[in-house]
Amino acid sequence: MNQKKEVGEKAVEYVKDGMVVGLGTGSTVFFTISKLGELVKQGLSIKGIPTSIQTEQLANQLGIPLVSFTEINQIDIAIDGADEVSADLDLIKGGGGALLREKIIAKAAKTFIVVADSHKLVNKLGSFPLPVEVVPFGVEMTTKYILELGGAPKLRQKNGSPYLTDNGNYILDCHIQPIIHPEELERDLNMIPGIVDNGLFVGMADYIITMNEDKEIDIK
Ligand code: ABF
Repeated sequence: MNQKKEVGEKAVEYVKDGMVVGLGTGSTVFFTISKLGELVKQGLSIKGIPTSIQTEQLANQLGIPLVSFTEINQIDIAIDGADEVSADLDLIKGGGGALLREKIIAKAAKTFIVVADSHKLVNKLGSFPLPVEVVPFGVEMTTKYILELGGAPKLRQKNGSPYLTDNGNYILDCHIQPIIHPEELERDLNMIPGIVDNGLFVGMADYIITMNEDKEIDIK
């Protein structure tokens, strides 16, 4: 059984005709978007707003009509994956590098649904290194300030060069384990000049669609 497919496709049940849908990024929400593409072909009328260039390309291939924030000012529902989900339903996101657009879209959505296989469930966040999006200018100083906060930042690389986000920024993957006070950490990190945003999504998820030990769909 493919857990990502099961939970990803389950989320489609929350999407109704006429909705503006935030389309997440990653290998779980891929199944949500693919299913939505099938339903659009069968007549479902939705408009998608993508969290990354990768998702924009996927939606275009599938024929899902897209909108941007110049045309709308609210999103009915956003569906996205996560790298970790805590017992309090807080999240670490950004393993795929799209955390900034993901957070803007999740915040603008009336309902934010997370699709996550059971391996993503943890008691406390922090085993997965926290992605932090930073502007390239002064990254050395930004790194130093994160070290002072107790994190161990590592500049994400791709093909021997710094990884660039869709927004032209860098990602620092920060080992901060365990994260006891995610709300404080999210705020403290975002006070550092040079940090654009970080992958902590605290109190944002309305529903988590996952699987239990018996491999049944579990909605939290
Ligand atoms: C996105 O997809 C990211 O925030 C996260 O990094 C990733 C989730 O992983 P997966 O590819 O397993 O769905 O939502």
